[in-house]
Amino acid sequence: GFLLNVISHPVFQRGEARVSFIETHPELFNFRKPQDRSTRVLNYLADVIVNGNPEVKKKDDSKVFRTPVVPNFDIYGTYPAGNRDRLKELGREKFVQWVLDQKSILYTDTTFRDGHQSLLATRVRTQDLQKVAEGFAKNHPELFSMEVWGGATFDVSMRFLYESPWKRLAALREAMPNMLLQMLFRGSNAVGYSAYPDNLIEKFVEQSWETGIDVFRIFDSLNWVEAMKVSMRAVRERTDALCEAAICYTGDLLDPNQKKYTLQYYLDMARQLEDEGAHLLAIKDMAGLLKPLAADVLVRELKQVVSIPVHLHTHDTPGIQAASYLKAIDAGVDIVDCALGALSGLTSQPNFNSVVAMMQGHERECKTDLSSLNAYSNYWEDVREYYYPFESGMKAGSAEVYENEIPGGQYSNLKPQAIATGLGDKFETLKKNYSVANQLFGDIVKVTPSSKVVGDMAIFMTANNLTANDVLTRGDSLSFPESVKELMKGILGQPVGGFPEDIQKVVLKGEEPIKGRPNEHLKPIDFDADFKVFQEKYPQSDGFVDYLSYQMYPKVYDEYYKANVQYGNVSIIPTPAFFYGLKENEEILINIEEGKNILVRLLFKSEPDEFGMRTITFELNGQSRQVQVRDRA
Ligand code: BTN
Ligand code: 3PY
Ligand code: ZN
Repeated sequence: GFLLNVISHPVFQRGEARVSFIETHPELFNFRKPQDRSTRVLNYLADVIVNGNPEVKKKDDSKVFRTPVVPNFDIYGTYPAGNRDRLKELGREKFVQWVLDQKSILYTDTTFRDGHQSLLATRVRTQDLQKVAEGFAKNHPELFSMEVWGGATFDVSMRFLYESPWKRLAALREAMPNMLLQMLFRGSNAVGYSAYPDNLIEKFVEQSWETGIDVFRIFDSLNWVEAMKVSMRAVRERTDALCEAAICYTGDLLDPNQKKYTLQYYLDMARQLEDEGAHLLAIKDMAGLLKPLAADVLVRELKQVVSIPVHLHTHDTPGIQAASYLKAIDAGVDIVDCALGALSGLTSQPNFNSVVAMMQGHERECKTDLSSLNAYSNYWEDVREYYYPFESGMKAGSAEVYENEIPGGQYSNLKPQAIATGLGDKFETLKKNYSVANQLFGDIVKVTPSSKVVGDMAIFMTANNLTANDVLTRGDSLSFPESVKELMKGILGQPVGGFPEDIQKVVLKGEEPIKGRPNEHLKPIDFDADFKVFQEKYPQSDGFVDYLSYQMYPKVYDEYYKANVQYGNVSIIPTPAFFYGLKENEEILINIEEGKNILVRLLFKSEPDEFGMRTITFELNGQSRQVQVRDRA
């Protein structure tokens, strides 16, 4: 096996193998002969049956799942024209004008991205999206767009689901050819947590567009316009997609004590973004802090100072964000973000179905088939059950968010993070410290990745029983989290007014912060050479798209790749089996490739033998098949 692998390796064949060749090419150690798809699927299932899915911490064996019902649609019918057709027909400038001319409110459906990111720790799998994608596109072409990609979905799909984010996007593109597909893009952080070279940002934008993105919502986690320019320009100059630039909303603009995040601050930023060539302006209210009366003022004033459409995004964490939508709609907002009922509310977006009902009889009502939306919500209600281990446990909205300002996407993550770091019973303190940490940093915008740094600092302070004063006076003897050092160093860019000098000094311990854009300090990537190296290391990759995934998340990609080599494409396994395996005699149908299904039944699992190996006996299309798995318990 091994020698054969060596001599058949492309690097060896080209005579380029060096001493480090063996160490740097772990694939040489794959001696097993290539296995067919069904065998690899059985290997995966056998492992989950014996050892469980590592992501499922508490399995409930009494759980019985309902079968989600996909609402009817015309399988053979053509797709009704949607806004993607309109964009293609009119071009970007005229399309934007069309949006402005619409009297009725337009909707973006976030169910496929932010909805599950904010309620189910981003765990929804491609197949559960794909099942309703075609029907939804055929039944709801009136929507402005579908948010389907970006944000945390990119790394979570590889990290925890062993799925390719690019294949997901391509599949949704195919299923929804008439709809605008939208993504969330973290400016100079792309879909990651730190700064990347400018030419990587540009390539990423280009590839995302080629794979299917029509609308790029771009933000910077410190509202630093300078950091948004490269990606905004890339969208404008390298694609035909729409560039939607976001102002992140924080604080309370109606608070008379608000000195930093004032109405004027937002208006100035909006003007700058329009000057930079944004086709659309987003108000990104990631924590749900935009109260109804503030929404009225903000939207009204923005509509005065910019001439591009305004798109409002919020999270319903405090429970009153539908009221903000109504106020914003009355004030002239063009588009609002909603999630289908069953994946809405709490830390997710306001309830799409109910917002549609709220708008009945309003002069800006957008005709939308509510009973159809309800059928889709019912689908998601049943699918949501599959993901029960990833529920946050939050049961009601909370006005506490006005104090801690924790973004929706992070809120549901912070509790498990607290438990994992042994702070489960100090969650109240942790939430308080989140706001103390924010003040220490000078009251910054908190959204990925800056929100993660504030969270890390809050955990650090809680774990070590530190007050703000302790941090500032005893900081010399404290070793701060790496992310906090990076923030103070300027790796995530500059907040308005800079960071307070006292905390910066204490954290950096004499080191100088960088000036200017962090990306400027990064060497541009030599794509030709670097991609070749990647292909040699990962011969079974999907090519350039995977190379981009690797550039964003090298370690995550490496593990994703190994899982794919071992188990093949696990995204085809039905979700309950993927997370919980099979019960004895349970039978599932797996669509292994276009037009080819296999029927898998679990017959029995043996006790471990003297080497700790169990034998799992399946029935595959009626034939008995056995798989050996090590019991790691
Ligand atoms: C957000 O912060 O709004 C987006 C959610 C992304 C959460 C990830 S999960 C691991 C890491 N820890 C955090 O506190 N945030 C990120
Ligand atoms: C993300 O960047 O993932 C977000 O959803 C920020 O709100
Ligand atoms: Zn959001």
